[in-house]
Amino acid sequence: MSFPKDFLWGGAVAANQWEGAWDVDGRGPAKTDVTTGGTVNTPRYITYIDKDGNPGKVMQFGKIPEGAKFAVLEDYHYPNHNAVDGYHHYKEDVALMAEMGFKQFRTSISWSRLYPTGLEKEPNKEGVEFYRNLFTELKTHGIEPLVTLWHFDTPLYIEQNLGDWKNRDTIELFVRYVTTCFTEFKGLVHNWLTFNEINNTIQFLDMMGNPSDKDFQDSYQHLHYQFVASAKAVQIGHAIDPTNRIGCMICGITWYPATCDPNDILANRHAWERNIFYCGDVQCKGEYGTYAKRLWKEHNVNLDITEEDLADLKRGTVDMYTFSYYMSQLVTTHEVKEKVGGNFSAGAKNEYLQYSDWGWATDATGLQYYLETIYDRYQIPLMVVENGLGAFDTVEADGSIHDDYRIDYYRPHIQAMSNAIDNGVDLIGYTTWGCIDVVSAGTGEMRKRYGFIYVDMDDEGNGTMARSRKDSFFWYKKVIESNGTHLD
Ligand code: P53
Repeated sequence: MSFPKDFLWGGAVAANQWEGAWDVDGRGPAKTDVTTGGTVNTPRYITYIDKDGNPGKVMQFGKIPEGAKFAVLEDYHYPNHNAVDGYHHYKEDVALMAEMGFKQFRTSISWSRLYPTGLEKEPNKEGVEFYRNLFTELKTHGIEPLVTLWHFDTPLYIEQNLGDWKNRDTIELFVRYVTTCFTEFKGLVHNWLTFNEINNTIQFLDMMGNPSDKDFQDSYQHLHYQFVASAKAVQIGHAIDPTNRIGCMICGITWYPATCDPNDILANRHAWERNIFYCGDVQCKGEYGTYAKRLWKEHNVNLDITEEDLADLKRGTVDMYTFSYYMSQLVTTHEVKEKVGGNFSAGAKNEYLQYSDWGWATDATGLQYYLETIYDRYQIPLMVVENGLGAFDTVEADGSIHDDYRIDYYRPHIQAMSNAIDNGVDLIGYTTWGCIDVVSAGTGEMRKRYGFIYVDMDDEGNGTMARSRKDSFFWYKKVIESNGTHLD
């Protein structure tokens, strides 16, 4: 069968969802540290103190009022503070991954662990030390690190005082931070991703309900600065070590028209342009797509783009295209009877698909469709760097966890990758999301679990943090051992 012999099997987490230790060894806070826990029906909140000294909260991804300051408040639970304490359990976690036969482990570097406010001239030594130890531990076990430089966690100081990515000055601070990463971890890390799910900023506009032209302006500007920052990071990474392979990371959703009404077909094409190609084209081809002008014009967007920016975008194209894939979505111009959401997208319900307890559609064929579409467009190596099922797990009296539903999710997705490879797609790696249970990004829950490795920890932060193997652990081990041929 199809998988190349050096295929990079593995799993993925992100610093803020795995490490915890939010204020340990000099780390500064990030926005995830002022974000409360939520559920599938209740949002996560960002907490603050307003200009008159009163505590308050806004929905995750919302804006805090003028003059307010982000704050950790009593009476709220902030699940990312301790997460699953990967910071202190990394040796044990890496050993379990090695037992499954991982070839690759994806995690992110927490910017505020290296630069607590983002403004320091020199990095925090203890932060550098932690990542050096982690990457060395992985190497010792024959596991390649795949490192995301930004996973939604700009230092809170930058967010509060500079306006995050709405400010061009953030680019230079990011450049300082990534230069440290490429320099300090040279030889230990060869595979890098710049911005996690960079297109979330566009998807988020759709989720806002009624975005104003100002919202569009802000979002597209924010993205432009991230594109420039990403392109600079690629150039710096290559200059420091020419063997570095640096990728973009897109939230991959396969969009389908809900009907064969030509208006739906056209709307679907536009959904691909706006949600998927807009970012991929800039990062892989080094220039905005032909449709970008239309998107800007629709909302009177006027971007601050310099000649130097355009030259940077051209010079800083990525070496590989990586993406997360959880589901597909339907687009329609007709009235929608039953709406479904998930992973920053919403659309009509697809009667051919099954939905998870969190309302995410399972669609393995959509993964094959995505792989073939994207490879044909860019013809550079691809990696699926997130894929998986968030589900409730039950621990039996003897400690075992029978998560056959998770295996049933993975099997057809691995088959879909294999089909795409047979059809000529250059797919080089696969890291399942949350290979060890972590805090959910969308809901802040622990009970929305993705792992092969279970962590004894609940939504309120109670638990021993003990790790154990689910049935899927043994299954995935066989998948890797057989290089994707043993899927039963
Ligand atoms: P969860 C929400 C917010 C940010 C990123 O998602 C997201 C999502 C998904 O709703 O997408 C990615 O934990 C992300 C991961 C995240 C994963 O999807 O809400 O890159 O950080 O954990 C799964 O189930």
